Amino acid sequence: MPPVQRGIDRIVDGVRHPWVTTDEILEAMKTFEVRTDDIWVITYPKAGTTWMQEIVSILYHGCDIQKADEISILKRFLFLDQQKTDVPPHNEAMRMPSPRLIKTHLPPKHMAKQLIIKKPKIVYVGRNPKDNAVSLYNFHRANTYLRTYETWDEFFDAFCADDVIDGSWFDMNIYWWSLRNEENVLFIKYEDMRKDLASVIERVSKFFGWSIPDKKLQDIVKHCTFDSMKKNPKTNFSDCENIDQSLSAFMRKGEVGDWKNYFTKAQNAKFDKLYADRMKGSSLVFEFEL
Ligand code: PPS
Repeated sequence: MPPVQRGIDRIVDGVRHPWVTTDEILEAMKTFEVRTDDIWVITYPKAGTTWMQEIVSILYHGCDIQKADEISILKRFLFLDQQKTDVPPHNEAMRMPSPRLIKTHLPPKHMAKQLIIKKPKIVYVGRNPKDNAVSLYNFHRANTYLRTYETWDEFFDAFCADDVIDGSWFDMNIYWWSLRNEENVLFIKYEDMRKDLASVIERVSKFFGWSIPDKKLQDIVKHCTFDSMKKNPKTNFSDCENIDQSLSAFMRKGEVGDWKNYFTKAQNAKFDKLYADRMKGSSLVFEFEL
């Protein structure tokens, strides 16, 4: 096999971005027209975006699972960070009928400026940073748009230094936690989805003011399990040309606690100290095992 052509990332205003998140995209966020009826799913990468997108799109289609799954998850939401931009304004986004479904991992510093003023409905998903880091490390192996890391150790150091794509896990999660009581923001934890998916689906539905017909809830839960989404070609990214799943599956493990297979004792001690330090003053708490 010829060597994979890997993308080169770069630092913009102190945040590392992959080459696909171009300067034009970041520039366009200053004037990107947010609509009040937009539906946004915002996450730090690998925190459970696809899982939440599947739930939101099923609820959006009146709990019609088949209707939601007519097209790939890759096409159901506009991925703001990678869309093909001409110069701003974003033509693709402008052409989309309302309500638009939008996903993004952009950090607070580079987020669409109008988001705070227009206040569309936003579901934010946060995941404990140890599992989040392990998932992102493995995604770098599979995603040919991203650079590779020689070793987990190299990635771990970069993650601790906020020097990975989309910037600091801490900045992103603390920022969105600080907005959790805004009427238009729903903050969901990946670990809660693992513990009780049905309750999370009900919370999301209530947040949007939608309802779930009798008996549908269990169908949606079943459809959104890890095993079911891994098998489903509409959600497992098998149609994503830049992801080589022979290197690492997109639906990789879907667990809480896999970090224990990666973190050395020393890394764990270093991270616990960093975590205690950086989370000081925030009431945000994550679970690292279930
Ligand atoms: S991306 O590329 O940022 O959009 O990736 P994202 O979807 O945020 O995160 C991928 C991780 O989420 C896991 N996942 C799930 N876990 C449990 N149940 C379900 N249904 C599910 N769907 C996706 C996926 O396996 C990735 O986590 P890891 O730990 O790598 O397995």
